[in-house]
Amino acid sequence: MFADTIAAVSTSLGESAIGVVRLSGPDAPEIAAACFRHGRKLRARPAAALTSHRVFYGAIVDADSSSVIDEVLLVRMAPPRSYTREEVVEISCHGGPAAVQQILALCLRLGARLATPGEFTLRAFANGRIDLAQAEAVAAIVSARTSSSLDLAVSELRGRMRQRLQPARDLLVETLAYLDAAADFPDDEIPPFDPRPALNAAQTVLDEVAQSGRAGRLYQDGVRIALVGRPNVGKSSLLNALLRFERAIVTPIAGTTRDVISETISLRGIPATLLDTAGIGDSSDVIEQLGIDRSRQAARASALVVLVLDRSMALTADDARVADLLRERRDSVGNDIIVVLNKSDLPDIAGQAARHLFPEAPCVELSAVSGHGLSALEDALYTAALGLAGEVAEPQLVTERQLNAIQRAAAAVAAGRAALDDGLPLDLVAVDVRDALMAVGEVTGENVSEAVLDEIFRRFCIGK
Ligand SMILES: Nc1nc2c(ncn2[C@@H]2O[C@H](COP(=O)(O)OP(=O)(O)OP(=O)(O)O)[C@@H](O)[C@H]2O)c(=O)[nH]1
Ligand SMILES: [Mg+2]
Repeated sequence: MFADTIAAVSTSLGESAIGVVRLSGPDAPEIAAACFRHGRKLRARPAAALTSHRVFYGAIVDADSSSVIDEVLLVRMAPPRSYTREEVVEISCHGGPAAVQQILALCLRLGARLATPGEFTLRAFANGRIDLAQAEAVAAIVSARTSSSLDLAVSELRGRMRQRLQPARDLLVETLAYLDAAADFPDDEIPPFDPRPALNAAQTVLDEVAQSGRAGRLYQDGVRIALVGRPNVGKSSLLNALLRFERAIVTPIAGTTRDVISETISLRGIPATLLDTAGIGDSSDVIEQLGIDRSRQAARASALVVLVLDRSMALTADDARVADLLRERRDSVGNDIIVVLNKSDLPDIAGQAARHLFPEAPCVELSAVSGHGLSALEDALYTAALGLAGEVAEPQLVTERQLNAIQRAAAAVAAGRAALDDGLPLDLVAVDVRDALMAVGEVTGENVSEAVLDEIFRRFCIGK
């Protein structure tokens, strides 16, 4: 338990319907009682009268100036039934930045200390209410961008990661116990144990979790998709069609889009950032040229590129230039191009020639104007996005740090297996197994070092 009481605004700053100031620590009820006045008559109440888990209506009053700051609802949550397992008080006020900030300032004057980022969650972890994977899931919930990301984050809160890693951990502990015993007491009777099947099974579990983790990252980080093509093929029209609102300006004039426009959609739950780019052509216009440079950058920085072509007229030299550019990129980054033959509402002129540009890439005919074929493109984008993570049945929510630890654990187990196969002494095999266990522990919170903890909690927002 911590000796001091922390306070922070737990809702995002800016205008909103309500704002919440949260206090956690031994003095939370006293601090609240000192500034809370109950009911319409605004009577002071001793801290003891603030019964746990009940909502009190009243106002926050600055006793020095006896001015009312805001009308509020106050809830006290006595331990252990609180977020941090400490005394917690939440004050819900009107969401304007002024009221929230004034209430926070008053709490600080009355003895609370401003919480550092993630400190509430750190306390929940330190007081044993949640494990490390759950603490990180809280950070993910706070920043979840689509409802599927949120679903994943919530199931993580229930400790799914720990559950999935448990079999690997048990196998590794068992193996290590055997290896240590065999090394330390060579003359004693050690029950027969074959570490090979145990390590194989642990490896399978770790590989599966890592694989699901890569898919899970997709739901959190999302995927960047650039719409690229020569001027006037309908890139901006396609962006608008995918967004289902008129975000970008569309005109029959070539060179309408001068800059990169980005918007995020939910691609069956995967956050997808679409980048509409300036048409790539042979332009002498300075602004257009700058826009084209940005288009190239956008294509390079995107995991997926949609090459937009106009099916209703013959391919041009500019189309060929764009295709060359994408080939270059594909050779350095990987193969993830989707060809769109736009304007399918008009007669087909270029369809056949266009398919030859990237014969192996998925090709979708559609009309950005009528919307015909749009869902086929969404299917293709979704499949390609999933393909970036490899084949998986079930995405698993992980942070970059967790994924890295799981991959290190898998690599250490692989090294241990190789050492066994090479007939190396068992104490060398044990080193690898111990490394693997340490890495697994970094995810579930066992053996976790101070530095790792700091890193995790530093990334939280204040008040969470
Ligand atoms: N018939 C038809 N016209 C389309 C379709 N998609 C776009 N257009 C028209 O093509 C013209 C160019 O569309 P934009 O979306 O501005 O093209 P763009 O690729 O963004 O062009 P730049 O920004 O100049 O590179 C506009 O007149 C659109 O209305 C389509 O599917 N069918
Ligand atoms: Mg455009």
